[in-house]
Amino acid sequence: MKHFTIVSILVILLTVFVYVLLQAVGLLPTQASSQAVIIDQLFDIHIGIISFLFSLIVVFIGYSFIVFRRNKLLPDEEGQHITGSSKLEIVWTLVPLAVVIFISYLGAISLAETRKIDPQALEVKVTGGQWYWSFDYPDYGITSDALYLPVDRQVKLSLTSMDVIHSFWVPEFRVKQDVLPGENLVKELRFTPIETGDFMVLCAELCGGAHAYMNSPVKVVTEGEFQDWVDEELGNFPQDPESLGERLAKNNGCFGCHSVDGKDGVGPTWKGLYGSEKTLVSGEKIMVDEEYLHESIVNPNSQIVLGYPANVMAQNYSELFTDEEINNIIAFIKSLE
Ligand code: HEC
Ligand SMILES: [Cu+2]
Repeated sequence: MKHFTIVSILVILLTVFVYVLLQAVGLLPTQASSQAVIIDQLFDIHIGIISFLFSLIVVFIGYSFIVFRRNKLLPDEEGQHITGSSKLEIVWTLVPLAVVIFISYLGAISLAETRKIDPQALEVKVTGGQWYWSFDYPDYGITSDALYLPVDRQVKLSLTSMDVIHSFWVPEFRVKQDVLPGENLVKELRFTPIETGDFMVLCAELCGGAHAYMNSPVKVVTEGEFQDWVDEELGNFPQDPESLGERLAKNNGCFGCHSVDGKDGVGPTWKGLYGSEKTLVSGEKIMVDEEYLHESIVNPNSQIVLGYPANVMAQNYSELFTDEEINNIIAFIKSLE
């Protein structure tokens, strides 16, 4: 009995110590959504349970090592033989069962809480592709490569993929949703940002070569700043073909593979592209003119640049863009000397 009292006290002390230590280390990023607060309560309970189980095992083993080690002063006799204990078995079945049921109850409550629907939610359509995110605001007619969100207002994301499975994840918001290709597999995700600041959407599903770089900025701003951003997006930008082309390229993920500063990427840089001479995989040498650029966008596999992979660029840009839009993109590429 003496041993059990000492061990119990040690287990309690170590549990408190480990728990406080883990809290002090700060395992989780800031809580930037109301869902994060709820989810972190679950994390908190789990960290408590983990601290207790860790202490239970470590203290029993450590105590036995030290106190019950083979000792010359004690007679060298065999210990007591024990074969089963129904009482103990019932206890160690029922207690964990109760704990697991209790945790699933908490889980169900929290899940319902994090999925609460606010009819006033801001709608954003999210498209994931190899390797970019694109955000559409149907209420405003805006497409953006950064996710702008007003603080303290629920956002309802409808997520879809252009190609393979991606996963939308902002660690500070805690919620995560797989993004699937296919029109009838659009997924929904709701959360309410509660803190202004800059965050980052990550792709949490291994989706190919540049998966690790599939990040886009998330900017949580005040309602007023959000309105300013909307106004600017809707009109206050230059309307000449080059600027329009740059916006199209930026908003449709071209910059995920093509740089405009000469750096090599998944695809060739656009800097100095127009008027240059290119060698194709076929061995043919061509001069880059408007016709070539047009063909490279609407029918990329018709002429593959030497040293770069085929079948990487989407094949449906001719459906996605109007002729005028393609001409604007070409005007932008031409301007990059
Ligand atoms: C997933 C990566 C990727 C994306 C996104 C992408 N491209 Fe490409 N692009 C490539 C690769 C790889 C090549 C080289 C192979 C080829 O010629 O098809 C290429 C080639 C090109 C070329 C010919 C370049 C040269 O040096 O001859 C043009 C023009 C072009 N892309 C335009 C675009 C436009 C416009 C967009 C956006 C609407 C876009 N690309 C999006 C990967 C991409
Ligand atoms: Cu991805």
